Amino acid sequence: MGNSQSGALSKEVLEDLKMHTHYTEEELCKWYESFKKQCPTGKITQTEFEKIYANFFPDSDPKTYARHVFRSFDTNDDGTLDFREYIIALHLTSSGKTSLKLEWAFSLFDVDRNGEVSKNEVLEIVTAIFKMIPSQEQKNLPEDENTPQKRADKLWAYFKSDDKDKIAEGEFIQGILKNDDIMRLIQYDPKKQS
Ligand SMILES: [Ca+2]
Ligand SMILES: [Ca+2]
Repeated sequence: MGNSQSGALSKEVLEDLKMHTHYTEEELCKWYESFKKQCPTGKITQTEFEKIYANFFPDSDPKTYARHVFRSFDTNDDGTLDFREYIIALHLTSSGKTSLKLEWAFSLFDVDRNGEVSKNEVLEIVTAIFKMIPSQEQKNLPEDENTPQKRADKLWAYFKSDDKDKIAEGEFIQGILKNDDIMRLIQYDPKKQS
């Protein structure tokens, strides 16, 4: 019985995705079709994922960032992204809702998944983001943002208004929502082609 479903999207995954995203059954089934076409095994490996990023960022080194993004999407930690994880990723990152994006950003920064972000984790992710900035563009960055360490220090100084050495999820999301400068530092938007 179970085997007859191997080619199609299982009812269970479908219901789960309908509940956790705003996508319709029709959309999900259509994406599943193209997902299976692109990815006959039904799973995206880390190497494949890194290649996708490399195509988007030909002038810089997105490999480390891609590795962290992959980790944040691979919620069952099996080293691959299945259709469910892929759709949840799409939902989190393409949603117009900033709070949803920031929830995801928190999971990206929380490298060891212990529910808090430490100073080392900030530096690790900021370094990965920095590597995605083409070197020509790096030269034009403001003085206090032109190295990963300076960017991490700036972020950390913003959050660390008390003695704690960890940032909790709520604090992270609320803090970034209130400050566009900080919002800019936790991501890299390539310049739009003109
Ligand atoms: Ca997985
Ligand atoms: Ca952590």
